[in-house]
Amino acid sequence: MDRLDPLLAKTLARRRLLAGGVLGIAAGGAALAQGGRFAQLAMAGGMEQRPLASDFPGKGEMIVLRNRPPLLETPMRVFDESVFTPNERFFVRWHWSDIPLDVDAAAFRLTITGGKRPVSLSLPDLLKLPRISYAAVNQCSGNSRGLFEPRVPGAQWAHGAMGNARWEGVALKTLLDAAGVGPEATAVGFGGLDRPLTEVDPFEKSLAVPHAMDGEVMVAFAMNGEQLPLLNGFPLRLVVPGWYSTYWVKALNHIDLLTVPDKNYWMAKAYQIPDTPGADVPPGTSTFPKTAITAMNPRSWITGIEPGIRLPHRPELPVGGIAMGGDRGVRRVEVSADGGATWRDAALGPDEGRYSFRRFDAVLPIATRGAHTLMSRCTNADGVVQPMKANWNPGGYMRNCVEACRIETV
Ligand SMILES: Nc1nc2c(c(=O)[nH]1)N[C@H]1C(S)=C(S)[C@@H](COP(=O)(O)O)O[C@H]1N2
Ligand SMILES: [Mo]
Repeated sequence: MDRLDPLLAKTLARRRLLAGGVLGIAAGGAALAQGGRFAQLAMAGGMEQRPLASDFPGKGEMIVLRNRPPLLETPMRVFDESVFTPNERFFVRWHWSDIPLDVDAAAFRLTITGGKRPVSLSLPDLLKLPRISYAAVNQCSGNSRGLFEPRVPGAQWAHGAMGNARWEGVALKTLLDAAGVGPEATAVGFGGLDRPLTEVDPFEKSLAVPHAMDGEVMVAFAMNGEQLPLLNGFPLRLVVPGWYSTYWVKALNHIDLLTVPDKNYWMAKAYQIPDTPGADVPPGTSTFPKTAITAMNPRSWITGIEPGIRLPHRPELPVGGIAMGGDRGVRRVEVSADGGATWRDAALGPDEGRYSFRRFDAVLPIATRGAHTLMSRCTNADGVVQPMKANWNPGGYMRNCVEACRIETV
C-alpha cells in the first residue's frame, strides 16, 4: 500500500472509540444526563416528549428511543437543512445487544462462503476493487410506526428512522463474481459482527441471486465521503437501494451463498407484511396472507414547519420539505394548506438520483387566520401516488400516507 487514499488511512485507524461512554455498563441514564432536553413529537396518543442526547459515539443530538442497544432517531429539522443526512445525525437501529464497540480494522476480514472459491478480503483488498457510488435513502420498515392508529408494538418511531447518504463501495456483484456463483445457489445471505446474548438467530438477511447480482447492491465502506460511523456499521454495510433498511446489514463480515430456503427468523418470520395493496389490513387483523417486506414506496414530509406550531399570520406561507419515490425517482410533489381539498405543485430541487431524497418548495396562500392543515403528496416516476388514508398492519410497517401538519396562524 504505497498510495493510501485518505479514506483508507482513516479506515485503518484502529477503532477504540466506544469503550465506556453511553454504551457502557454504567450508562443507564445517559439520555437524562443531557440537562433535560426533550423533543416534542406529534403521536397518535397525543404530543409525546422524548429525551435528546448528544453523547453517543460519533453522533450529534439525537432522539433516544432506547440506550442499549441504541435506537436513535433523527430530529425532523435535520432533514430541512439538506437532502443528505449528516453521518453524525443519521438514525441508528440495532436488534441484538452485543453490538461491535470496537473494530480492529487491520484484522477485519469479509468472508464469502458457498461459492466456487472461498473468499476472504481485508479492508485494503476491498479498497483496491472498482468502486461504485450513488445516493440512497436508508429507511427502517417501521419508520413512523408510532403514528399507527390503533397503536402497534415495536419501536415507536416518529418520521426520523430514515436518512439519505451518498454511499460508496464495491458492487456486491464484483465480490460474488470473485467467489463464483454456481447454478445451485438460490440466495445470498448476509451477517455482521453483532450477536444476540442468548441462543436465538443472529440478525441475518438474504437476497435472491439475481437481485444480489444486479450491479447496484453495494458493500459500502463510506457514506457522505467518510468512513461509516461505528453505530451505522463500520467498517462495511450492505446497501440495497430502494429497499427497506432491514436488508442493509451493518458491520457486514460474512456473505454466504445458500442452496436451501433461508429459515433464519429474520427472513422467515420477522418483517412479514400483509400481501395486500399498501400492506393494509383492517385494524386488529392478524390472520392474512403474508409476504416479506421488500421495496419502499413514495413518501414526503414538510420539514420546515413543526406540527402544532402557532405562527404569525402571513398570506403567503413558504412550505418546503423532502420527498422520496421509494425504489424509483420523484416525479411530482404537490402541497395543500386546506387538508387536501386543493393542491398546488411544488418546485423540485436537484435530482440526486432515483434512490435519493429530493427537496421540494412552494408558497401556499393562507386566506384567514386560524387552524390550517398543511400536506405534501409525492408521485413517483412510476405514477404511484401517496394515499390519503393511513395503512394499518400489526407490524407497523410501510406507512406512506400523506401526513397532516396542523398549524395555527394568529
Ligand atoms: N448487523 C445488523 N445490521 C442491521 C441491523 C441489525 O440489527 N444488525 N438492523 C437493520 C435495521 S432493521 C435497520 S432499520 C438498519 C438501521 O441502519 P442504521 O442504524 O445505519 O440507521 O440497519 C439494519 N441492519
Ligand atoms: Mo429497521
